[in-house]
Amino acid sequence: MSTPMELFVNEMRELFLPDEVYVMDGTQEEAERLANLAEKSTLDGRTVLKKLNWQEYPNSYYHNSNPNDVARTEHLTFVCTPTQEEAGPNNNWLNPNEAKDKMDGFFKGAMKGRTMYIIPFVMGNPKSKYAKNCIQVTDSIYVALSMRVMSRVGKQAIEKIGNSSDFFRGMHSIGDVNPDRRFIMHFPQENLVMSFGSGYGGNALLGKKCYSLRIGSYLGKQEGWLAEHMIIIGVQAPDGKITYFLGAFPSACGKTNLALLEPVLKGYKVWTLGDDIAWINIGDDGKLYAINPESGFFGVAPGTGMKTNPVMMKTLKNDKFPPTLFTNTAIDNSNNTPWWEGVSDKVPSDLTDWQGGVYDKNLGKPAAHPNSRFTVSVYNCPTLSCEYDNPRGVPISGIIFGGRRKDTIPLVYEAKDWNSGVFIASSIGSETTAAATGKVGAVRRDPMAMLPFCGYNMGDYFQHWLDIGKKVKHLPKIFMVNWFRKNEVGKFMWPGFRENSRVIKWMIDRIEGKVDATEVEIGLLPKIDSLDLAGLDIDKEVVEKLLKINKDDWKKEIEMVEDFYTKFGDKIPKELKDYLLELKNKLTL
Ligand code: GTP
Ligand code: SPV
Ligand code: MN
Repeated sequence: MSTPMELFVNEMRELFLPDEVYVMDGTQEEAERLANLAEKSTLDGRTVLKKLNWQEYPNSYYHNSNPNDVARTEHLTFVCTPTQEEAGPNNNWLNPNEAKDKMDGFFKGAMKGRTMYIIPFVMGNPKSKYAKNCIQVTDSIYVALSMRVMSRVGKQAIEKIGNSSDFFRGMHSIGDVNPDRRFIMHFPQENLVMSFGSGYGGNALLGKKCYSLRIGSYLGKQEGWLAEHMIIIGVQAPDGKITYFLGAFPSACGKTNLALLEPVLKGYKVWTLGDDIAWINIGDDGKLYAINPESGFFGVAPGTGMKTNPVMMKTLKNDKFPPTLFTNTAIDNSNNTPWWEGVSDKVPSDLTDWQGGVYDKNLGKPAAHPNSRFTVSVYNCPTLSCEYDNPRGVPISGIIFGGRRKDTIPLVYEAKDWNSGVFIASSIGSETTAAATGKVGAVRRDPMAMLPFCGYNMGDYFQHWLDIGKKVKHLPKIFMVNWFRKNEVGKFMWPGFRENSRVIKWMIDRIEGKVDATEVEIGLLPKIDSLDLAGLDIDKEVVEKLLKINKDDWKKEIEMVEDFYTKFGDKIPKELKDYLLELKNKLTL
């Protein structure tokens, strides 16, 4: 008798008709072998991997994607539930049978002449009761190698699955990389994702956004936990005490930078546990505990440099866990290193741009794609927390939400309680970024930074957040931040990056009850004197502006939230609607 796993693999073989089938074992020897093979292979008309300078960046390779395949494609991403209401207005929806018929059409024989890689993997430490077992198939070596970095690939997954049918099934083919034949379909009820036509991160590494967030959020609702687009950090204060935070920011709005922060404040240290995804459970002691289901960082390259993020630069130069991949950056031909805007002040004279052409800086375009990325193991990170592999996760004392806003939202404020924190998170607005295709810089509502990732109706998701609040005995404090406020001439008013540690210090002081705050309509603001600004060259008036609540801006903000809520009809919980009304009244007084 075949096991469900064997049946799945056979089904995949019969559907995709690959020339060869290869089951990954996750070993280093295998990674080296596949990387060597990728150097000699072409897919979509281009060489899959090119070796970079290993003296500068050990174990590193370069990958160029098709220029039409450089970001997540939200308009081609669907949640296929029996009814449209389950998916909600936050998702594109298709009836599951219709979606499967469509995908079958693309999948049939798609791997002829190619190898099918079977990737058994575990999201989370296999020893954790919160970990989940998965299998993805793909015809892209780049995807297979990326999965090795981003998740725990290997025999342990096969052993854990055994005879069980309880595992995530991910079906992926890069196809012919044609945006007209590109879809990412989720079937939450069947623990299944089908993806065709893209090799890009969030579209193709199915353990990441597809499983750990869209399917994960659905499972979390059923099983009483949360799957969130959040970093996990432990912040050590000068007295040695470590306070654990979660942080949710929309795509390309600062998660990775905060997760690997080197504080400017003396005596403070940030320990990294995760930079993109957190699975949050209620512990026996009534606290929230978080694990990072991933084992790698798929980070935005532009803006990463020794000044902004020295810890990431060190991570990229570490050699503990190969390979490290650079995708769609430029290449400095003088020494065969990856290059992107922000990694050095000077633009090298002999650059190949992200599309493989000779770079001409006079054209005013960036050399690296704005969403060019690196893929690197967490085990290369010098600030990786010793709790990273703790099967239980870490106990959370604070949750930070944020968005990218040039106005309206102050540098930081605190929610008065859990429910008002859920309201604040549900109403986050943020300017769109290059992490997804489409217009950049348009403000859209992105509740909990989960708009593109919540696998079910967002109204029900808000209710789930409120319900979790009722079950947790020791609730974390909730904060909202905005590193991106701009002045009249369009310059960032707050220096950001390593200076953000000043804001985190205030949060710790609030959690420990060491400082008072000022109550305003939207929540609790820091008193200027309780922000540690020692050694920072910033005018007091600028800090005052950063913390200012402009009532006219806020009235507009409330209207945008009302519009957003309206889309969800009765699904928006009464608590949130009441809070919105109360806030509106306060602001119009
Ligand atoms: P995803 O991987 O897409 O989920 O993104 P992320 O949230 O991890 O964003 P990341 O930390 O990679 O930052 C995205 C961009 O924002 C980069 O270009 C950073 O340089 C920039 N950035 C991050 N933190 C700050 C900050 O504090 N201030 C300013 N001005 N820019 C920042
Ligand atoms: C994001 O877009 O939020 C990312 C990159 O972290 S991706 O993995 O493509 O989703
Ligand atoms: Mn992300």
